[in-house]
Amino acid sequence: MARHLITSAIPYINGIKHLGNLVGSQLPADLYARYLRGRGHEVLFLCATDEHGTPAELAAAKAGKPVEEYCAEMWEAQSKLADGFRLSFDHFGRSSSHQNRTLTQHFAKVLDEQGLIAEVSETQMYSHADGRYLPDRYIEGTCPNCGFEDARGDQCDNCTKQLDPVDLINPRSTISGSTDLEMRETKHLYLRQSQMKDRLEKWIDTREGWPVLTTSIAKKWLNDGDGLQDRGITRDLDWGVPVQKGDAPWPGMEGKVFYVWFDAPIEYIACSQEWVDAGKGADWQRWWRTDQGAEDVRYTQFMGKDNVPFHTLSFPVTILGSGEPWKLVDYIKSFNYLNYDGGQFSTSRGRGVFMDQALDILPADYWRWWLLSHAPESADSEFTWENFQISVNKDLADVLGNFASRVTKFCRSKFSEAVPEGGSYGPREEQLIADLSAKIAEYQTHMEAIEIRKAATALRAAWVLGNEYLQEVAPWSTIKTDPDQAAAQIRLALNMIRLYAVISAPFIPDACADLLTSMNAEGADWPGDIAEALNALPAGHAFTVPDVTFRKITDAEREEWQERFAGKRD
Ligand code: B3M
Ligand code: ZN
Repeated sequence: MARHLITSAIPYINGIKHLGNLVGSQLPADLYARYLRGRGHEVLFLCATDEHGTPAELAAAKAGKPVEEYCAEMWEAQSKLADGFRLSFDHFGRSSSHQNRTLTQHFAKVLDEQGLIAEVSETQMYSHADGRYLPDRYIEGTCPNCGFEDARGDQCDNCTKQLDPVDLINPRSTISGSTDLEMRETKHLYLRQSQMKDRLEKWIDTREGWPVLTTSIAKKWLNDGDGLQDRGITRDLDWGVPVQKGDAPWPGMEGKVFYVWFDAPIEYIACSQEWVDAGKGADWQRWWRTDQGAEDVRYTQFMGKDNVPFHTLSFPVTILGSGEPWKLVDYIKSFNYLNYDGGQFSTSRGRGVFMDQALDILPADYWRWWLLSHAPESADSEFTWENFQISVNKDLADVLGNFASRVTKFCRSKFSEAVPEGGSYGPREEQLIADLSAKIAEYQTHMEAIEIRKAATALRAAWVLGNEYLQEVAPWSTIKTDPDQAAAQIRLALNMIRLYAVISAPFIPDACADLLTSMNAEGADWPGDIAEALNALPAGHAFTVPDVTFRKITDAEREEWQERFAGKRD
C-alpha cells in the first residue's frame, strides 16, 4: 500500500478535445489511477483546464465572449465530458483559480530571491495592424530549427522546439494575418534556466527507467545549442496571472501577466489546494511538501510528447530553483500522436472524432477499450473505423460479452439463476487456473510499468482463456452425460465473470460495474490468489443474466460514421 499522486497534462480551455488529445494524457492517467485504487493504494488523481494565454484569448474572441465567461462555460463542458468518459479525477480544477494565482506569484517571488529571475529589456513583435504586441500563438511563421512553415510563436509543432516569437522566420499575425510587424523594446522577466543546467542534468540522469521518449526529448533540449536557455516568463497580455512578487507589486511589470506555461504546471499543485478548499480532501501538503510527508509519495505525470520539454526542464527548474521542499515528479509517461484515418486529427478543420461526438454514438467503454489498447506508446498510431469495428466486435462483443452472456443464460436454462452445486474441479480446471494466474500476473506487471498496450493484450488473452476452456469442456454436451461435472464447469465460468469484471474495470469501468451487479458481487476486491478468487461465488449464490454487455458495430454504421467525421464539424 503506497501513496500515488497522478496528474494528467491539463487540456487547453479552447474547445472540446478530440480522441487523440484524450488518449495522449487524461485517459491513460485514469487507467493507471483506477488500477492503483483497485490494488488498494491511496491515490490522488488531478487534472484541470489550462485557461490562460493566447489559446484562451483567441478562442474567446472567436466565440465573441468575454474570456472569463468563455472559460467558465468551457470548463463546464470539458468537466461534463470527463465524467462521460468516466475520468475519475479526484478534482478537475482551473488554472485561473485564485489558488493558482497566489501560488504562481509565490513561485515568482522565491525564484527571484534565489537569483533565478532576470529583468530583461527585449524586443517583442508589435503589430501595427492589430495595435498590440503579439506573443506566442498570436504569431506564426517558419521554424528556424526545422523549416516547418506553420510554427507558432511559442513552440514548433513539427520538431517540438520551444521558440520565442522573435525567432520565427517570415512572421505573421494570427489575428489579422498582417506582416507589418515591428520589433519594439519592452521589459520582461526571464527564468534563468541556464543557471540550473547542471542540477537539472543530474536530476534527469538519475531518473531510473524513464521511457526513452521522455528522456530523449529532455536531453535533446538540455543540450540544444549552448545548453539550456533562459526563457521569458511574462507576456504583454490582459488575461493571465498578473505579474507580482508574492502579494507585492513588481515595479516595471505593471499590466503584464505570467506566461501560460509558467503557471500551468503550478496548477498541478494549486489543484490539490482547490480539492481541499472544495471540501474533498483534508491535507494537500502531504502530497506535495517533502517536509510534510510527501517523500513517501510516488508522483507520475501523463502527457503528450509535445509537452515533455516543459515538464522535464521548465517546471523542474521552477520546483528545484525555488529552494523549497516541493515534490518532484518520479515518472513521466509520455505519448506519441494518434492519427485519424489516413491523416491527422484537426481541431481547426473538425477532422476526426471529438469527445462529445464519440459519446453521442457509443458508450464510453467502447472508446476507452479501443483507445487504450491502441495507445500511441512506442510510435504514432492510427484510428480507422475498420480497426475500431473489428476491435469492438471481436474483443468486447465476441470474447468478453459473449462469454458472460453464454454462461449466465446456459446456467439459467439448465440449472437456475444461482451458482450450481455439485462436481469438483479436475486437471483441466487446475490447468485453467494456472494459465489465468500466469496471464493475470503478466497483466499486473504491465500495468505497474504503465505499458498500456501490453497490459491490454494480456487482459484480452485472459478473456480468451475462458472462452477456450468453455469451448473445450462444452458444458452444453457434458450436461447430457454428467450433470455434476457440467455444474462444476459452470460454477467456474460464473466465477470467471466476476474475476474478469474486477480486473478489467480500469479499462471498461461501466461494463464491469454492470457485470458485478449481475453477479451480485459489487465491491469485489482485486484478486490475490486466483484459485481462491475463482471460488468466491459459492454454490447457491444468486445472480441475474446481464443485459447485452457489448453490442456489435454494423457495417452500415461504420460507413456512416466514416463519412460523418471526415471533415468540418459545425
Ligand atoms: N495545455 C498543452 C496541451 O493541452 C497544455 C498542457 C499543460 S500541462 C501543464 O496539450
Ligand atoms: Zn521546428
